[in-house]
Amino acid sequence: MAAVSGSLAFAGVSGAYAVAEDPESLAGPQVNEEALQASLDGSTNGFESALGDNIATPLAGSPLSTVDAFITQWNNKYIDVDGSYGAQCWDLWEKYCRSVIGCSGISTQFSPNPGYASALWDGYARNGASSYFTQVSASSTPVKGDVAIWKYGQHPYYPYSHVAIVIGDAGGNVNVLSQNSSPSVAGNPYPGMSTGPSIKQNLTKAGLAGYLRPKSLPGGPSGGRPSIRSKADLLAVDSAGVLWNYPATGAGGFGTKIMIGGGWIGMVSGWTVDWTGNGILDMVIKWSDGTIRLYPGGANGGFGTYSVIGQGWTNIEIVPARWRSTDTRPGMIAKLANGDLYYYPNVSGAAMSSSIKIGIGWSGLSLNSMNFNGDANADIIAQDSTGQLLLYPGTGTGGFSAKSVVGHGFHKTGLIANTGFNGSGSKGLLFRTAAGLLNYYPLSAAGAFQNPVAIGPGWTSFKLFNTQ
Ligand SMILES: [Ca+2]
Ligand SMILES: [Ca+2]
Repeated sequence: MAAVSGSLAFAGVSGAYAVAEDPESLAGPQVNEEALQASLDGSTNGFESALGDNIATPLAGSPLSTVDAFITQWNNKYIDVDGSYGAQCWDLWEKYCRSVIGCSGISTQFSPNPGYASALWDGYARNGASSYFTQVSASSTPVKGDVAIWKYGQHPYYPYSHVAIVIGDAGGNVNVLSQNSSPSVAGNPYPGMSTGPSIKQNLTKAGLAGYLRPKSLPGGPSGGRPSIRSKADLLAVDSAGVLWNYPATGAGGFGTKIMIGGGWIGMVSGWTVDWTGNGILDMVIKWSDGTIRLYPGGANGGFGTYSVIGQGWTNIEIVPARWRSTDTRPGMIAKLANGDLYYYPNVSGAAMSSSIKIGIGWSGLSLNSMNFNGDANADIIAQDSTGQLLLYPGTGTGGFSAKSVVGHGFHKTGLIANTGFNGSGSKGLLFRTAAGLLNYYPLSAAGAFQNPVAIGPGWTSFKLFNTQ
């Protein structure tokens, strides 16, 4: 197994010094912060507006409840979130948003019936619900976790519209957890204001406006698709500890952000990778307690219960990568505090196998991995303290061939090796500057930089996945 020293390899490549003395000759991007900033001034690109358009408030705090746990917790109970008008159908909805979806305050102040549950549906395009839910037609089959909404004035049972949480389909009815839609019971704390507590019941589909289907559910299944659909999706934890996915469009942009969940303050380093090997992207997370946790992606959205696949990794930098061409799954490249570099194969799709030492002298380098140069093998790319970007090509057998300097201006704040941002087969680097600007540097198949593109400002406080 060839071992490579980061520092020795640097000194041994004569071209590196020539490049360093003549920045204009660099193959890499010439980062001109002034020009970049100028190009962004006045920009109203979609990404920036996507950051500010949500009227609904994302919630931080504890990890979210599953739908099942929520139903168990609130069945046969009265819920009054806002302390007014007793326990109404809206209170159950709001509680569901806060406990399961991770948002709060989706507005009902939209025409034609502001203040009623039907406005959650009628105002969908403007009330922030589109960040969290997809509208599904009333003729579709509802699934557990959907939110059923009845129209205003359309049905004698719910003349002022209605909202309830779907448990399952029941033919002409829908089985729901529903509040204020059954007879009052003894001990009703809101006599005269509301009737029955949240109960499981079948309600007719007559008068349905449709269903709001969560885009992501903790432990879910819902939505019929994985929560992370592309390696180019940008996952980011905001300063409140809420984890968001900005789904890649495949055409050089991102769609409306989708919440994955709250309670992610303790994440140190997060990676999207198909660790389990089933074709669905998972999350591999280094946590502040030094554990590495695997959150397996669900085929229909959400993530399974995490498992701990490593302990004692506090001072170890991690980069998941399929480092050897014979590996069937990506393993873990690990940089120790002393600069030693190891590779932990992942044979089982769960815990890691015994490590293999693959290098020394990597202190001071910040690592990432991708197939940069377009041969069949994963490579390591590294940022040094001067902002140089270094390519250490992998041989596919666990070693490296000679390194080279491929860029400068990449001072460490966030460098994401990205595939698929500009469509299938595309690759490049997403780079966040110290000022919080996110830029994309496309790469040719052979690893030559193309003209960078500004994606948008405002990323300073985010913890970005797939970077150190
Ligand atoms: Ca997987
Ligand atoms: Ca390669």
